[in-house]
Amino acid sequence: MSSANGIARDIDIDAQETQEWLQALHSVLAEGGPERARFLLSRLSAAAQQWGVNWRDARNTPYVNTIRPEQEPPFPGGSDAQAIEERIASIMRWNALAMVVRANRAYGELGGHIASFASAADLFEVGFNHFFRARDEQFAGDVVYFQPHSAPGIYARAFLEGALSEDDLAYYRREIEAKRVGRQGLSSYPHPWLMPKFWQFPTGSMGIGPINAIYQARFLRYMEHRGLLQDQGRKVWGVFGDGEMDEPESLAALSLASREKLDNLIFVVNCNLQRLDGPVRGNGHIVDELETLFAGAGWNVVKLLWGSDWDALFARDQDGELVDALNRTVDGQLQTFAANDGAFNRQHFFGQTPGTRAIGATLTDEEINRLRRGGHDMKKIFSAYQAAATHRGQPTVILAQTKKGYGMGAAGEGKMTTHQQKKLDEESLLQFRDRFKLPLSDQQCRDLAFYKPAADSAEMKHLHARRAALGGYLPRRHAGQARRIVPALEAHSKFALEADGKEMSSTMALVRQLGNLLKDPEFGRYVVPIVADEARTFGMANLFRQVGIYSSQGQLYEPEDIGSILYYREAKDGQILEEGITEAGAISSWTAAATAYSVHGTPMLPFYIYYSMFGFQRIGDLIWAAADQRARGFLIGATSGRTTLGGEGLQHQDGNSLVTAASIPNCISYDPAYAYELAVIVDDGMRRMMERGEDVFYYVTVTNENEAQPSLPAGVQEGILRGLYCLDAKPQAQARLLASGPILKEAVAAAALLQQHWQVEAEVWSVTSFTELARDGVAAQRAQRLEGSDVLPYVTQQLQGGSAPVIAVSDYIRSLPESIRAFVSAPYVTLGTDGFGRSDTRVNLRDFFEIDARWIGYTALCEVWGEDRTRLADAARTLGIDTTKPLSSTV
Ligand SMILES: Cc1ncc(C[n+]2csc(CCOP(=O)(O)OP(=O)(O)O)c2C)c(N)n1
Repeated sequence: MSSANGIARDIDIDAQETQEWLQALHSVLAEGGPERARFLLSRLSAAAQQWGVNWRDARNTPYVNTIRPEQEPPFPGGSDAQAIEERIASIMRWNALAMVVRANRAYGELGGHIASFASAADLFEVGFNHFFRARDEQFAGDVVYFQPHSAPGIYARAFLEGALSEDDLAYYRREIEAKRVGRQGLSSYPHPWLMPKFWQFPTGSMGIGPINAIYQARFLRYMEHRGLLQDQGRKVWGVFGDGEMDEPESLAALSLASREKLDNLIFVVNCNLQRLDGPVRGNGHIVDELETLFAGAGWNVVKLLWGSDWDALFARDQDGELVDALNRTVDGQLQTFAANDGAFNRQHFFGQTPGTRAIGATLTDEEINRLRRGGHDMKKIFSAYQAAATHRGQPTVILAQTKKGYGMGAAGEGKMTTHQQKKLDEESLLQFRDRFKLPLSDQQCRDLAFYKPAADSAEMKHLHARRAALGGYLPRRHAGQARRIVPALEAHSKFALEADGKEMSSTMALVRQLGNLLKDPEFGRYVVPIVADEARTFGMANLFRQVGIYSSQGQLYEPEDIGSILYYREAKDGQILEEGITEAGAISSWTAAATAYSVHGTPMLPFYIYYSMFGFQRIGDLIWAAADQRARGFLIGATSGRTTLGGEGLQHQDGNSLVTAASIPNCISYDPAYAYELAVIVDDGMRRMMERGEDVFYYVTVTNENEAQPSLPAGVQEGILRGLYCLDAKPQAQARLLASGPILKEAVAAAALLQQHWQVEAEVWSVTSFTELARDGVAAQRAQRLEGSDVLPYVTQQLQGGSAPVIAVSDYIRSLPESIRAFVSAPYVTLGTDGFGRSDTRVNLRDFFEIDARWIGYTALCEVWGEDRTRLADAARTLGIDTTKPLSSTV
C-alpha cells in the first residue's frame, strides 16, 4: 500500500521493533550528526540491495519542508525588515493587479494575468531583496529568468523603483499606441525585442525558459573554464510555474545540469497546484512528482511547503497524524482547501483524525484561514534560497507551495478560473486592499489608483537600499557595445575564392572556413562550434583534435582512438560544444552564446551545425525565442535539401526550413551553391553581427554533394549578398533559369540541354536567397506606394533586361521561389519539392520532384513554345521525362 506521494505505507506488523529501529537512528543522529546518519542509511541500503530485499528509496520525502525550523538562518534585518518586505510585496500585488484590471476596463480585449503574480509575489520579493544580483562595475551580475505571466508584478516593481512611470503602466499591452505618443509600451511577456533595455530572456512560450536557463548556466561554466569570463560565483535563477514543468523542454536537460554539477543554477518552481484550466496534478502531488524527477536526475531538492505558523502544529504532531494527512491530501483537495475559509478547513482538513482535530482545536477559524503556505512566508523563502545559493556540487530546485490568486479572496484565490481573471468588481478590490492593509481610500480602490509610498517611507528606502546592495535594478538588458574585428575574407576563405574547379561540398567548405576562423590568433577563441552528435556526419572530426570538445571534467579516460591524429579529445578548455542528441539543448547553447554580447558583455560567435530538417521544423519555437532575444550567430542547416540528402527519406529530407526561416524577421537566410558564395555570405554576416553589432542572425544551408567549385568571378559580391547574380549573361536569351543551392547545377545542365537539342538560349542565375530578394521587393514596392520612390526591387532591376520567361527552382517547396513572383515582370514559373521526401538516389529524387535539368528544360520549352503540344511531346520524349507521372505532393 502506498500513499498519494508514493511513500510506502505498509502495515506495521511489529510496532515495537519499528520503534527500536527509529530510536537507534535517532541516537545516531544525536551523537554522530546527520552525516553519520546518512552514511549508515546508505550502508543499509547497499546491504539490502545485496541481500535481495529489493527496496529502493522512493525519492520522496514527506509532504513537509526540507529545511527544519532550527536550521533556518535569521531573516536579514530581523522581523522589522521582514514586515517591510511583506508590505512591499503587498504593494507590488496591488499595482500589478491595478495595471491589468485598468487595461481591461479600458480595452476588454487586452488580457493579462493577476493570479500568477499574486501567488509568486513573495518568491520574487525575496529574490529581489536578497539574492538577484545586478551587473555593476565589479560584478557581472546574476542571470534571472522570469515567469512570463508574472510580468505585471515585475513592471509593478520597476514602477516603484522608478524605471517605469505611471504613464508607462498605462501602456501595458499597448506597445503600438505607446510608441505613437512617445512612451514605453509594456509587452505582455518578457520580450527583449520589444523592450530591449528591460527584458533579457523571452520566456513566454512555456518550457523555453527552463531549458535555456540550464544551458545558460552551463555556458557560463564554459566561458569560465575557457578563461573568457572570470569565475565570480554568478548564479542563474529561473522562476517557473508547476504547470510549465509539463513541457518536455522543461525537464529535458535536468540530467545535464546535475552531470555538469551546475551549482550556479537554481530553479524556483512555484507550486500553486494550478495551471490554466485546473489543478496541475489533481489526483496526486505535483510537488512529489517533481521531487522524484529532480532528485532522480541528481538535483538538490528543497521543499518549501508550509509557513512558519505551521511549525508549532508540526511540533504538536507527535504521532505524525498531521504529516500523514498532508501526505494523503491530493492537490485537487489542497486547492479546494485554498479556496475555502477557516471553518471549512477545520472541518474537512483538521477534522480527519482525532490527532489532527486536536491540533486544529488550538487555532481559531481566522488563524486557520491565515495559515500560510511556504511560498508566502518570507522567512522560509529566505532560508530555502540561502540553502540553494550556498549548496555546492549540484543544481538546486526549490519546490515552493503557494496559493494561486493569493489574496484575491472569493474572486480568485484557489478558484479554478483564476488564471484568466483580469477584472475584479468593487467589492473584491476593497477586500484585496483590506487583506493587504493598503493605505488606499475606497475611491482610490475603485479608480484602481497605483500606490507608490513617499520617497522617504520605510518601504521605499528599504527597497532602494536592497537593490543598491545587490548592484542595481533588475531586470536590465545591456545593449552590448563590445565589437570584434573579423579576419579578412581572404584570410579565412582563400581556398573558396580561388577554388579553381576543385571538388568540394558546401559543408566541407563551411567546415574549412570554420577551421580557419578558429585558427585566427585574435578572433578564433570567440568562435563556438556546436553540434548535436553529428560532427562526423559533417566532416568536422578534425576539429575534435584542433580545438577540443568542451568537458567540465577534462578527459578521465583514454580514448579508443588516441593513436589517431583526429582523436576524440575532451578538455576543460575545449571549444566545441558537443551536445549529444538534443537539438533543443544545442539550440539553447547556441542562444546562450549568441547573446553573450549582451548577457555577459562578451561577444561570441556560435555556429550550430545540424541536420537541417531537425532545425526550424523541430525546434522552431526555440529559434523564435532566440530571435526575440536578439541572438547573433550562425545556424547552419547541413545535409539540407529534399533531394540532395539522397537515401535518408521522409523524416530527414528538408524542403521547408528556408520557408520557415523567412518568417523570422531578423533571420537572414541563404541557400548558396558555391563555396565562394558561402565564403562571402559568412564573411558579411560576421561583419554585420560582430563588427557592426546588428541584431540579426544567419541561417545558411549547406549540402554534402560534391561540386566542382569555380573561383569567385569578378563583380558578383553584391549580387551574392542581395540574393542573385547572373552566372553567364546572354543578351539574346529566350529563357532565364533562376536556381539556388545544389539545384543551380541542374539549371546549368538544363541550359546546355536546351542549347544542344533545340538551340534555345537560356541564361542562368544563381539565387543565393529568395528570401532576401522578396524582403527587398516588398520594401521597395512599399516605398514606391508610400513615398513615390522610383527604386525598383533588386530582382526587378536585375531581370529588367528582357521579357524572356523566367523559371525558378530550388531544392525547397515552391513557396520559396513563389515569394518573389510579384517582382518579376516576365512570365514566371516555379518548380519545387512539395510533398514527402523518400529514400532514393539524387537522380531519381530530382526526377520525382521534377526539378532536374530535364524538367527545368522542359518547363522552359513550355514557356518558349507556348501551346505547341506536338513539339512538347517530342521534347519530353527526347528528355526522357514521364509527363503522366503523379504530382509529387499527392503521393
Ligand atoms: C508553450 C505554451 N503553451 C501554452 C501556453 C499558455 N499558458 C500560459 S500560462 C499557462 C498556465 C501556466 O501554469 P503554471 O506554469 O502552473 O503557472 P501559474 O500561472 O499557475 O503560476 C498556459 C497554459 C504558453 N504560454 N506556452
